[in-house]
Amino acid sequence: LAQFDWADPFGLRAQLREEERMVADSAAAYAADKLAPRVTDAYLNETVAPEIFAEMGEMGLLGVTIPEEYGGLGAGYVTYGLVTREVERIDSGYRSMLSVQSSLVMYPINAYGTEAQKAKYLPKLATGEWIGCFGLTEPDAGSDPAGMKTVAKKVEGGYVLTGSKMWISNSPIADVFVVWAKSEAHGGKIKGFILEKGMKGLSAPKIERKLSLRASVTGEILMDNVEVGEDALLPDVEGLKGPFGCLNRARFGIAWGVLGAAEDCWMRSRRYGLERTQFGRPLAQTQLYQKKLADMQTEIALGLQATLRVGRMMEEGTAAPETISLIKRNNCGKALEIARMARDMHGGNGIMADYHVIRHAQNLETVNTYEGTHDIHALILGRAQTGLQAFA
Ligand code: TGC
Ligand code: FAD
Repeated sequence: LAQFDWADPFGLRAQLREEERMVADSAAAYAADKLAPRVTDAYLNETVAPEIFAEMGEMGLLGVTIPEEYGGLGAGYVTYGLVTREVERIDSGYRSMLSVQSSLVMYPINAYGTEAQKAKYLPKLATGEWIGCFGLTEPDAGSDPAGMKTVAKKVEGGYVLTGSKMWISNSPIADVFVVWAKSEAHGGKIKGFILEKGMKGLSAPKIERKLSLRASVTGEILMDNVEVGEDALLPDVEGLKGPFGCLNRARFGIAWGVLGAAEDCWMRSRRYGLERTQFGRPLAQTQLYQKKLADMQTEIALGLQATLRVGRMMEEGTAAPETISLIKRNNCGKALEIARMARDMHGGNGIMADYHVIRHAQNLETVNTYEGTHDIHALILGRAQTGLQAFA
């Protein structure tokens, strides 16, 4: 009879390549040794920790899919996903720091930038010496980024940018800002620009009092006539497909990442149920507790298998954006349900920082919203199967 591995029912690990397992294991060791010991204080105190970028860079975790000549790892999308899963097993905020740097800053520079832009920015972003952020969302343009008001006016030798971006991960500590604006010189089409800390008219105030994703700093980007040279323009893309090309990669990483957070909640709930006795027996010996553990196990195993499949499709170049919407939506929704269930299974202890599950649940509220809300991805999938668009 075949043996059932309850922790890995579909044998995910056996489906990975040797190099993928090695990178995943080293990311897991880094996350357990360096991130796990500081996460509770970081969350409670909203600690801003820019040094984490240098640590991740040293471990080769930034720009996993970026070519080695620019300081990346030159690996495939499954490797990237395995890294986000290990980091988010500790905290979604730490994964946010990593995925913005990799998918939303390094990716567009590599995919849409000039040789000079790649040579200037990518190696320092890969080591974590420079921190990047990605400005798409605005106060009045979230789910509908086409409604953005930020504009780039053409001037002699460059552009002048005016506008404001909202909810930007890493912005208060960023050195490099990839910002999307409507460019007058390009018929009002959306273009990407690389801005740098210290430019006149550029500021990035922190958004205070968040009750979710507190280990990752979030801010605004305010641009008051910021003048940049022609060399700040990302030349090789135009329109919303520029930022969406980046979001496809980041959403894929999130789909893996949230399953790491869900796995942490599942493992903690199992351990807790085995250790805690009520009514003369372990909680884990009750039918309801076991049903919850079975639901967690099932959703995580199915999610991981689907997400591995999408990773292979991305590596073959056959993953459509809608395929990525499907796993981003489902995995975030399921991970959030699992984290809330884990909170419940821990009883009163479940509200305490030391038991970690409420922190995951609070974080996953954000992850279910950013990079396209749960409902927006439903509308993307609904449009694909009906041919009718229900956004507006
Ligand atoms: P629509 O008409 O559908 O498309 C406009 C143009 O964009 C192209 N496109 C895509 N290209 C590549 N990949 C995708 N996923 C694409 N989706 C659309 C499309 O082909 C078209 O191109 P063209 O050449 O014909 O012009 O656009 P729409 O305005 O109707 O948009 C609809 C909608 C709702 C799908 C879209 O706007 C959407 O996805 N909204 C969600 C916004 C979002 O995800 N924002 C994320 C901000 S960044 C962030 O949250 C980072 S958090 C990271 C962290 O901290 O970890
Ligand atoms: P809204 O678009 O106003 O949506 C509010 C509600 O209305 C949601 O439930 C939504 O599903 C629903 N809704 C909207 N439109 C429709 C419709 N047509 N039909 C039905 N329901 C609809 N952005 C960046 O650019 N860069 C970042 O680094 C970044 N980091 C973030 C970090 C954090 C902590 C957070 C919270 C957000 C971040 N974001 C970032 C922004 C994020 O992508 C947006 O919050 C998200 O896209 C939703 O936009 P919104 O908040 O304006 O909500």
